[in-house]
Amino acid sequence: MDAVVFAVGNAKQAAHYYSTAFGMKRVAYKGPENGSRDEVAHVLESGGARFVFKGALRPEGELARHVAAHSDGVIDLALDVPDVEAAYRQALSAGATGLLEPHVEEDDHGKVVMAAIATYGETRHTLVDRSNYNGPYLPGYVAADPIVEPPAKRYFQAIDHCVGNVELGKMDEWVEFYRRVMGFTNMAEFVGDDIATEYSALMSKVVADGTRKVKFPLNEPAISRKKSQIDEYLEFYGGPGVQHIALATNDILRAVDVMRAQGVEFLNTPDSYYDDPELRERIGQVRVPVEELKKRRILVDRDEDGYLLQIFTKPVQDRPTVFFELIERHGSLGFGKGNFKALFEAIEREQELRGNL
Ligand code: TYF
Ligand code: FE
Repeated sequence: MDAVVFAVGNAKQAAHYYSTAFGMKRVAYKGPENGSRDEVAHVLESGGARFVFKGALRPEGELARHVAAHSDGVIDLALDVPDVEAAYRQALSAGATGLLEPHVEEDDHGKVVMAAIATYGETRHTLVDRSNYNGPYLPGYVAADPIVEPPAKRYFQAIDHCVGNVELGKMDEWVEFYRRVMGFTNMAEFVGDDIATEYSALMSKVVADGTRKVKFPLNEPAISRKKSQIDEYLEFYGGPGVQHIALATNDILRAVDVMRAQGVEFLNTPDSYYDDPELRERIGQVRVPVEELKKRRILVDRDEDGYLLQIFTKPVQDRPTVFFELIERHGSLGFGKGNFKALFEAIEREQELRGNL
């Protein structure tokens, strides 16, 4: 993943929130002070995870329209590719919609090759080759000081996966898109009809690149008794888009403690999840006592390869749309299948409080 790019109503305040609450470090900026007359952008990093927050300076233009339509959201899951030209041609010949032809941008720090293709909703994948570039982000950006002193130890160090919500009946088309256009393959973990009708109200499949560094789960609503959390998203976002970004951490206990102390809200998991005797049987030996997980409402799951710890934030903007996940993996390559029931019930409790169930 090269970057996750957000279009937001107020990039200055978003950059502040992700600096203080997520412990990210601002590294680059563009704005009217350095020749960007229509938009501002703040670039923040935490280890290998890079977020870009873009805001419109004027009422007209694409960014302002996007924010008016969707509120804050993800406009670009940018991917690092070795050969932009080849990747773009392959994508278009496999039926992708081109949004930006391959081209070179340069400044004193070198050259970047970029192109872009469309994916679900109004989301895009910019394809980037920055192997001949050593600037702080891209041409047009200048290095910028951190907004606050970054924490001595970062809270997370990479983007683990990025999840998209698509319309009813479209999940398989988008799985096929990633297979055909990007050469991605299906990962085993998915939520099928059986789970969907029982309690989840959604169906989900995961596609990943050959290295498994890039993982894109795709959700669609399922027809069930209740209104799907995916329908709630689609209604409030105004169409398909990025639902959650999972951040890989190597100390989820500390990450949750510091983020919570900074006001980040996490989903609540009932005591019964931890008190269930089958939990200890299911998870076996993990690195911390279950009591420590219970205190923080962290979920745990084990599969044949190992285990993982995970927790989900509530939506991070006014609308019930984008949220984050923290994930600490110990061998497991999964997504927490054993937690789906508890997780979807927690999401539905929030949905109910909002009057959307
Ligand atoms: O990425 C995943 O698959 C897990 C589980 O609406 C999940 O984080 C799946 C769907 C959803 C929320 C979480
Ligand atoms: Fe996830």
